[in-house]
Amino acid sequence: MFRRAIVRPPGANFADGLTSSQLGAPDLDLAQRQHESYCRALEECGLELIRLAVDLGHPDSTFVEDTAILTTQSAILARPGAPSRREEVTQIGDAVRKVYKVVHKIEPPGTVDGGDICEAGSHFFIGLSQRTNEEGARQLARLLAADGFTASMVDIRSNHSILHLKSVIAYVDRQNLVVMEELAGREEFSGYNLIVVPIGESYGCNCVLVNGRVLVPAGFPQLRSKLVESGYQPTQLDLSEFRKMDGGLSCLSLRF
Ligand code: CIR
Repeated sequence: MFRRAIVRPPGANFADGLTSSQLGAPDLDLAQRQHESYCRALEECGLELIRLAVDLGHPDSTFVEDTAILTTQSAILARPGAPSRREEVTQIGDAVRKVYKVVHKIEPPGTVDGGDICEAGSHFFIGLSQRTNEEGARQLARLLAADGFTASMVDIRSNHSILHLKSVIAYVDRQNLVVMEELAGREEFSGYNLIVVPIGESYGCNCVLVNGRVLVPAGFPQLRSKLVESGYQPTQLDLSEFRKMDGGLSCLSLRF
């Protein structure tokens, strides 16, 4: 059960952030409206929002999920793999310390992006990616183990089109794992009920379960049908402008 979430709207220089999508420049006005709809959807799931002010110093700072890992036991401040995003953690740290007594952090030379960390009950999948390195993953696994959680690594470095692990998997409770077709055969995921997302709909993999409701990007009908078949009632959200900046649905909030 989540009670709260940290969010931060996109700022005027949102288009200056990192991206490899080649989908064109985002429309700021539309991005702000999509962000507001996203916030409303979280509130409808019962979450109280901690709304941080726009941070013009960091164009990617709307993607708050990359800056921390929040568990039931403690907060772990990330150390983003992209140097341009590292300082985002300072401000998130201030917000996180107001709500968590125990706050750890990933130390150099470790790097971890929150988008690579997929919580699945008491287990955490840690993606080794373009952003999260082995040292960061080891530090995180140790911190999680001290809190009684297990962790395993999922190496996605050979696929350069995948930014973060959670770009391609989502845990939606009841041992159900939404997974991009290309990764469905990985032995790391044996033992889970896989909801396989067909090629062409993989952006939809980045969905989140919030207090019984699955929020899913709009425009992925096959995934939507599979979620319905699995007993979920997906709420679809238009995220076209965030996709242009390589951002997914989960990365727009830190839920705890
Ligand atoms: C970046 O490249 O860091 C941002 N433009 C997008 C980050 C998206 N984060 C995520 O999917 N967890």
